[in-house]
Amino acid sequence: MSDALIARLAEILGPSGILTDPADTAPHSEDWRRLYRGRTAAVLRPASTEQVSAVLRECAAAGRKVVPQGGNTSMVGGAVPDEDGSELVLCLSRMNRIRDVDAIDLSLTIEAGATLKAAQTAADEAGCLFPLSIGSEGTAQIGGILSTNAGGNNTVRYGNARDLVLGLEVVLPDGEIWHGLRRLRKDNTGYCLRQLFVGAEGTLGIITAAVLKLVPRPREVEVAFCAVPSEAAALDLFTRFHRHDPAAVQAFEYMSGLGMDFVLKHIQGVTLPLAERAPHYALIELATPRPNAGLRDALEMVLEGALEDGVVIDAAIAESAAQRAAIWKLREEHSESQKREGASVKNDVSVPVSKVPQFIREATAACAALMQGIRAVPFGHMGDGNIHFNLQQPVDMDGAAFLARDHEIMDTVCAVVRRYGGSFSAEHGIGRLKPYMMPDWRGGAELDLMRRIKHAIDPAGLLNPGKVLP
Ligand code: 2HG
Ligand code: ZN
Repeated sequence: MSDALIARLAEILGPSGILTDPADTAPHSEDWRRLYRGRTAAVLRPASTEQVSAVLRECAAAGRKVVPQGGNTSMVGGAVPDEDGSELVLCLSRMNRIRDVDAIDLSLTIEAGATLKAAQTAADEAGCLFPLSIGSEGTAQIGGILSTNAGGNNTVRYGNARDLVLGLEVVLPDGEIWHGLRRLRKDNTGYCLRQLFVGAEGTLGIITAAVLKLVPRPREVEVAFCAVPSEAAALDLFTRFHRHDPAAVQAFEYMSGLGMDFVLKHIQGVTLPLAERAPHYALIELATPRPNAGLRDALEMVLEGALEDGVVIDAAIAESAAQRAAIWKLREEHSESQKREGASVKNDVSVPVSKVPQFIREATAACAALMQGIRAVPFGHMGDGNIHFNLQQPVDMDGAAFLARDHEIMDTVCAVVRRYGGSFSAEHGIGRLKPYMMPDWRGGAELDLMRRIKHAIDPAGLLNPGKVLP
């Protein structure tokens, strides 16, 4: 790293805009899962779009590679610098202003470094809802949410991040700014450029601000937590709710008995709201902006039918916002509790919704055949067909030895995914973990087109190298 470039960047950013002490840069060099520990000479912390532009201009001139970073909550190492220390990290967290909220346009203009939680709060204060919700929403930032096309708990109703963006402001690898912060519902003017940057994981440009779509705030919200006898029963329950009123199903989450055991074992202050533990669980959230919709009656009616038919073993309905939050905590602590239980290999996969039960059963059997004592912990967004088919190390196995077999485990699960026409990465993206799978899954014209797009926008390969494309 040339001192001259760092000195020039420090001049542009000012003393609070650059970190160079290894103690300060270390947290930006490692991912949440601790799969990758990189190094960087500097973490750049611009406070404005103009500063991002000036920084990228200087880095391009010097041929220096840049890794954009938001809340650094990636599950696939999407925001970490390389081990050789040559890449600079560009962290957006100082760009966290709400630029505009409009309850009539149902739009929120927000900077990339604002957390998802801040976006939700701003929407709520305007009497609206920003409907994207994920476990890491207090830390994850809008730039990362959009760059990874995050999904989460409410995709079943509102779609992914991609479906919730009207406009973008993006700094291109050469420092040019694209001012695309339009809030129009109709704008049919050539290629849809914003969708190129959504899901590109910072390999094409750096998103600095966005116009997000809001929806009316729900007037009624109901949450139920159910014990169910099988994966198939969980799907049956989803179908019952969906048939009854598809517009009211805001989330439908599946959890395995073992996953819940880990949450109850490792997370302080959680309790199961049911008399007994069960082999499988489902969490249902219904919500509607309609006045006097009678959501509670609908919830009870569907649950009673399911109880009578043996589709549900037991159920608890939240009576307050605090109880709703307590139930959601049982779901949202799955990642943290698995981290505490030891080494785990994640498979963020999707299959057609109707195939989820077979997929879970067959993938569990395939993993058991591969490794004695391996523990499958499937959970997640059943209503989207997106299951986190995570594998926990055998109790008596060394964690590093288990992780050394990660590709073998992932490939075993993905062979089942492929039989059902699914995807090897449903919502977490590709990052550094999965580029090796791209030729096999997206090879031919698809990968070729992606490479041509990358080359056209970032010919020198300066942005987020080693991510997405093999
Ligand atoms: C979730 O749904 C996240 O909680 C994380 O996507 C999933 O830890 C995981 O595998
Ligand atoms: Zn998820």
